[in-house]
Amino acid sequence: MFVDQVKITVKAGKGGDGMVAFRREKFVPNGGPAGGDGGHGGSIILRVDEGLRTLMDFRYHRIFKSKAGQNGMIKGMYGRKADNLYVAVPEGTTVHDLDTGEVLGDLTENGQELVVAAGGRGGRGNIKFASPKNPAPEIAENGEPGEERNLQLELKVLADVGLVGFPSVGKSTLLSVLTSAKPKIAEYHFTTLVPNLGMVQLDDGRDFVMADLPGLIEGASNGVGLGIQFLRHVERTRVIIHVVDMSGMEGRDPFADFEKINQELAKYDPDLLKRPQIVAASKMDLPDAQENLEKFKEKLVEDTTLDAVPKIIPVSAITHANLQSLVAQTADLLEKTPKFEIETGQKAEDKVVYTYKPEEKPFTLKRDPDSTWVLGGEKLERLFQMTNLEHDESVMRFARQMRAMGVDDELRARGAKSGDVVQIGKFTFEFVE
Ligand SMILES: Nc1nc2c(ncn2[C@@H]2O[C@H](COP(=O)(O)OP(=O)(O)OP(=O)(O)O)[C@@H](O)[C@H]2O)c(=O)[nH]1
Ligand SMILES: [Mg+2]
Repeated sequence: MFVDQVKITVKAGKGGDGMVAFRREKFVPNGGPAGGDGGHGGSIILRVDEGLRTLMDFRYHRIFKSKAGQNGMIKGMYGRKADNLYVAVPEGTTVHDLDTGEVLGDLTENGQELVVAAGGRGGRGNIKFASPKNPAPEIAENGEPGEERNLQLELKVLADVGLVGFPSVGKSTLLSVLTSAKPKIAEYHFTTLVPNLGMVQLDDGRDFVMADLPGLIEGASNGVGLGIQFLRHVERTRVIIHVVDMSGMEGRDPFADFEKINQELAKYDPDLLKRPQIVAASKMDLPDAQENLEKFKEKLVEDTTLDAVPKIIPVSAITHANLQSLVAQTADLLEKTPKFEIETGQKAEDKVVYTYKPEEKPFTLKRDPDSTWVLGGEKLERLFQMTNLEHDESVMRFARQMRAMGVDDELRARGAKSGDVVQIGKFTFEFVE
C-alpha cells in the first residue's frame, strides 16, 4: 500500500463589514440607524468524491481560498453571504493540521464533509447597536477574519496495476510516459528504490492507478535484491503488467527473464500467477527487438508455465508505439477483475470525525525595550480586526471590550501609568487611568 501525501493551505473568506448608516426620509429629520450587517464569509469544506482515487490533483493546486462576505449596506440591507468552497478529496483521506499536529478528520464515506476553515461571521451594522441610551450609534463591526490552516492530506492508495520485471527493462520509463508521475529513470539497475504512483487517464474517461515497482531478480522471493518487501505491493495490485525488455541489450534471454520473474512471484505467493497479466514487450524501437519478440512469442506458446498464455503488446516508450493499446487493454482487464477492499487499518466504528478547537488565550501583553506596551493574542487581535476605526464610537466600544477581557487590570498590575503608549498591530493609543 502506498501513501500519497500533500500539503495544502486553506484560507476561508472574511465576513463582510457591518455598516454605519442613518435613515434619510422625507418627513423624518433625524432618522434612526440603518446600517446592515455584513454577510458570512465562505467556508472551505472537504467533501469525499468516490470518483477520485489519488491526491494527484493537489500537486498543482495547493492554496484554496473562499470569498469574503459582502459588506452590509444602507437601509438596513444585509450583505450577501459568500458561497462555501467545496474541495473534492478521495475516500480514505486523513486530514492533519500541520501546525498543531492534530487529526482533524478521517473522510471515509462518499459525500462526507469536513469544514477545515470556517468563514468569518459578518460584522454587525449600527442598527444592532441601537439602545434607548444610544438610539443613533456610530458603531459597526468589521467582519470576522476567516480561519486559515495548513493541512496535510494523507491517503493510503492501492495501485490497480503494477509494472513488474527485471531491473532496467523500462518500467519507470513507461510510468513516466503514461502518467504525469516523474520517477527517476537511469540505465543502471535498481534505479527505483520505492514504488512510484501515477494515474493513467484514457480518452474514454476511464482511469486507473499504476505503480512502477523496483526491479525483481532471481531470488527476490527469498530476499535477494530489493524484492521481497515490494512483492507485498504486487500482492495488492489487481493486474500485473509484466515488462520484458526485447532489445536483448544486456545479453539476457527475454523469455528466460519472463519465466524467472513468474517463478519468483509464484514462490512468494502461488496466487500471484492467477492475477491477470499483460506482457509489455518493451524497447521495440531497438534493432534486435522484432526478432527477439518473434522468438519470445514462440516460446511463450510452447513452454510457458502459466495457466493461460498472456497477451503480448509490443511497445516503445521512446516512439510511443502501441501505448494506447496497452492502456486500453489494461483498462478492459481491470474491468473484469474484482476490486480489493481498501484497508485503512481501522474498523468501521473507529472512523470518527475529530473536530479540534484550541483553547484560546484572550490576550498577551509584553513590554518593548522602548517601553511601549504591546498587546497580542488571537482573540484580542480578532476583536481588533472587527473594529471599525473610522468611527470614534466603535473605537470606544473596543476599549470597553478590552476592559471586559481584563486588559486594563493587567496593564495596571504590570505598572502601566496614564500616558503610556499601548500598541495593537499598527494601532497605538494612550493608556488612561
Ligand atoms: N530505446 C529505449 N530505451 C528505453 C525504453 N524504455 C526505457 N529505456 C531505457 O532503459 C533504461 C532503464 O529504464 P528505467 O525506466 O529506469 O527502467 P526500470 O525498469 O524502471 O529500472 P529499475 O528501476 O532499475 O528496475 C533507461 O536508460 C531508459 O532510457 C524504450 O522504450 N526504448
Ligand atoms: Mg525504475
